Amino acid sequence: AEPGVVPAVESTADDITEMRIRGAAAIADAAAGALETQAERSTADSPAAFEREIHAAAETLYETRPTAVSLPNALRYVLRGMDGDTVADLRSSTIARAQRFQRDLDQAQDRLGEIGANRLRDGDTVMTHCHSTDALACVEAALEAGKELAAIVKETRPRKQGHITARQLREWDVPVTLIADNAARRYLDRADHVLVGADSIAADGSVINKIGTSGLAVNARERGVPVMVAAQTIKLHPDTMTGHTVEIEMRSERELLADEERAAIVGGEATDGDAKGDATGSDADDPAPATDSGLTVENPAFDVTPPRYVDAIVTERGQFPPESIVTLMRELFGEPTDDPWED
Ligand code: RUB
Repeated sequence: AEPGVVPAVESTADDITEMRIRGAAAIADAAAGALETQAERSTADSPAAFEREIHAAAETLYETRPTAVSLPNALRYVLRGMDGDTVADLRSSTIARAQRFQRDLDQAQDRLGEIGANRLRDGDTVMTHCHSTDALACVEAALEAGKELAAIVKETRPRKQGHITARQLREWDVPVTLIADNAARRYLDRADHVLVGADSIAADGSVINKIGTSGLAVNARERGVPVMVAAQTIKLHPDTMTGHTVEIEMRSERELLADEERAAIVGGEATDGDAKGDATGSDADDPAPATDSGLTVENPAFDVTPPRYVDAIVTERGQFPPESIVTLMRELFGEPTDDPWED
């Protein structure tokens, strides 16, 4: 734990890392809320100490997951609003700024939903991947406008976020067909739209979203089904304007393969063969997967969909063909600057 960082910030960071809080918008909202809590509870006795602590809190939050740019965008936004010569002023300006961020985030999602709903006609079927609150906002607004929709919901292995999407859609009384990811191409015949969210949008219009999005988009193009990406401008990745690439998070092999399953593939009992200097022989819960078994498991959480497979990026500022998103990025972010918690 960093000195001065309040426990509530550490626990929010842990919730994000462990995916109890997940999805790019929810992560940004939680991060802003955590900075607000840091400002409220800080016991710093000087403005410099207060700022050091806020920067340390931002760094703790920043280091949780690497792909959703809404996280650093949220941190930057809140820190830019921290202003004053006394601890009291710094505290109140940070709190106000964090609250404003959270309000704007909600409003942007509502506005995006209204814009995205225009693409959905009465009687349409959408195919979804993962769970995106921005994508669902489009469905919600279309329902509120009196349109009837149906959904084909991809399970989204390995963590099955499709179940969260299915639950939300059923709450809204939308008929849901849940399918295995592998069935997506077969069911595209029945879909009028592929509707997904994004964790980051790059300057060239590439969409970084849950692993499997790019394959879905390629199949959708082949089947003539338009691909619609719902992404608030907080998902635009400013560093990509200067050629920076977006880091794709790699998650634990245990999301794919339990210890017994690994043992069944490579032989041996659970992780026995790799126990180091353990004479007891009872190490069934040895946390370290075998490294010299010849079996490597890779589990990327996200992939990159090239702009040519995306028909529209829907934001709260309007809808854009992916190739023109860079204009909006320049307008919103200007020249990229260094992060305040990195010095
Ligand atoms: C979530 C995911 C979502 C985006 C957009 O991945 O890929 O499509 O984050 O979500 P994970 P939202 O479950 O690994 O966090 O529109 O809610 O921001």
